[in-house]
Amino acid sequence: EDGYRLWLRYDQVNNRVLLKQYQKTLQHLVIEGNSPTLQVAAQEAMQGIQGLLGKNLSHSATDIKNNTLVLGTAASSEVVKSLQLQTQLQGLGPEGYLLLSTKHNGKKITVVAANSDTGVLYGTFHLLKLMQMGQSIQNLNLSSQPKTSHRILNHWDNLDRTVERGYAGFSLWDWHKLPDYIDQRYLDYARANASIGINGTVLTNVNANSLVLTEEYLLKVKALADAFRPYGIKVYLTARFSSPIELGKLKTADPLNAEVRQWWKDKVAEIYRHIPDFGGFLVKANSEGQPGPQNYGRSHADGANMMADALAPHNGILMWRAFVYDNNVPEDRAKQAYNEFNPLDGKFRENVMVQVKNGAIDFQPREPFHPLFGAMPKTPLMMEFQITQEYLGQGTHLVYLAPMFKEVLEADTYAKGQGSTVAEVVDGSLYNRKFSGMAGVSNIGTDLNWTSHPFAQANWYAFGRLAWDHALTSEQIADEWLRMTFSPNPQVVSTAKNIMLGSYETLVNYMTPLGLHHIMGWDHHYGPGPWIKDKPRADWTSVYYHRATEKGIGFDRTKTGSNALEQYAPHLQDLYGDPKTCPEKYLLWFHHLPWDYKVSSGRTLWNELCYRYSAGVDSVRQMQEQWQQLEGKVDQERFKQVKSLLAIQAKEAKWWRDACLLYFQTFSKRPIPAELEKPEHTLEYYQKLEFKFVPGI
Ligand code: BDP
Repeated sequence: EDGYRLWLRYDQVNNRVLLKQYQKTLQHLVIEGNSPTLQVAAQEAMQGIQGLLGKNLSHSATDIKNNTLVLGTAASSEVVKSLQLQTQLQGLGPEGYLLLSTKHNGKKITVVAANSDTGVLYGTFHLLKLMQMGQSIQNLNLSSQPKTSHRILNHWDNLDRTVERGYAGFSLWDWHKLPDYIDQRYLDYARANASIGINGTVLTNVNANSLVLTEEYLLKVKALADAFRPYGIKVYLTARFSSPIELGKLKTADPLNAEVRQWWKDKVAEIYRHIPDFGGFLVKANSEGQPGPQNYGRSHADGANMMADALAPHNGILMWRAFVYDNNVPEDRAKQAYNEFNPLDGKFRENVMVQVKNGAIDFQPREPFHPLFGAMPKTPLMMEFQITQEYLGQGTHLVYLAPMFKEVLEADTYAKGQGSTVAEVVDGSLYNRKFSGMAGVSNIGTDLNWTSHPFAQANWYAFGRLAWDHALTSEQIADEWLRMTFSPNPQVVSTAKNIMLGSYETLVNYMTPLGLHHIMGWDHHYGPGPWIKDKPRADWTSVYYHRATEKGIGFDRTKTGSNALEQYAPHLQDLYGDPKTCPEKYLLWFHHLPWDYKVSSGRTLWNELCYRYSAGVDSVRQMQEQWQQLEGKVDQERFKQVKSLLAIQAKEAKWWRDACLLYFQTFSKRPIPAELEKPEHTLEYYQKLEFKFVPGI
């Protein structure tokens, strides 16, 4: 067992009663219409049913017998049309679907109906999922449709196949062999994404290379777009702002310059000649050294609108990232994106979405939601989550990210009074936006199991599921994923679910408890580095963020400090502004507090830090014990793999705890409570550890 099949294993159903029910209900397949997408749906149904039920379906274009599965749209299928489903389908939008047990001319049938072929494909995956999960498929009457319109993976893949912050091998895109050679893996990738409703992929790194916009590469991109199209997946590219200079030999990339504007129009038209349904561009500009409109004294809106104007005639969209910080190190980097973007609300073209990271700093293990959510009512804001675990244990730590994604999505911005959640900003419902979206920085690579850690597959899965429906609970998603990926065995599901659901809080405890952030190792971002200082920029150091002194620790973001808090709604300013009411998970994010400050447990802040770090380590040990109980209940290959990785995680949790406590102790000058385990080495030992060849930089 190598994990390659992800959650689409389709092993035969064990439960005999259910197997009988399924076999009886699904005996024939009728699919009218032969678009590439419907062919993919039919193929999936056949393959899935063959695996799950151990039998082949008889397949016909029209002949309805008892126990037939019908897949189609009202446009392509006479049967679907005759069922008078218009009213039900109407509310489901272009990608929604309906699963129905019904009758046609007296014959019992199961129908997957939708308004588009892609909707039919999504519904087919849903039907198969019901069986993978051991649910009844009799008396079906259910529907589903996505809450966000753009559900997009962001690959930080370079053209030389290295992946920035990628920990699962090299890039899937084999540019050298493209366009002539289509790796089966491209299709398996597209299929996996379609199964969770992902409908777009940005192929290239946000730190962009303009080479991908040359004719030679566009032909390769076209080959990928052609491969993905049947699965409902559109291709997007990152566009380097200075491309008119690099490729067009112009003297400037000024977005208000007529020649520059024309260059982008021509380039975009060229792309659409090759790829008529090209999705659009994602742009990182004036951030971490990337070129952008500010180089010419123009605003982010000027830059974004220029590209949006080029894309608009072709129905393309422009995703402009709000992850910006310029060369002047600010007093508080957390404020910068808001300061630059909030005044631009209402100034972007209709086909622009501003893509905002979940928090204001940078994908830290825990951050409060980004204050831009709720602060730009006239602009569609896309959520950007990081699925790849750059700051969360990379390829080796088991951390299930759905609880983190949910924590942010469910946060209340109070932008239009209580109940104005981040999720409603992102899905467009709070301000009635036409476009809405979620982007996830991909954790996929050439590793046999796609994501390196077997449980990291769950984060890809959870991202897709939440982009489709952010109301799903972390538990539901873990349950689905485990049943399909490991086993429906109740002990496996409940034990592994326990491990998954506690893993996020566990990781935060051993890395950055109580609102600490950005205290990781220099550059590679692996392991602890709270002592990092004296680097080219203060906001690339750890001391800038934790601000530990002999008096106390934490970043004062209240009125007495940077006042980043004023970027939030008044209610949150009050709540977070007082350390007594500030949720403790954000305490040191917003406050600088004395070491003897009493937290809610009754402990001093120092002792609480010691307890939290230790609790994190203890929890990883519990995760190990729980996993051990599953020996013999899951396949031996993945059992061993996860076991070895958990051993690394346990070692590294201790490393984080010991290094951070020893370092902070040089300020607090207080003992680690006697009942807690003592650090194994000296601070100097941890400070001297070097990592020369970590992946992903
Ligand atoms: C940071 C990563 C860096 C990315 C940057 C971004 O360390 O590699 O380029 O985010 O999002 O977290 O642009």
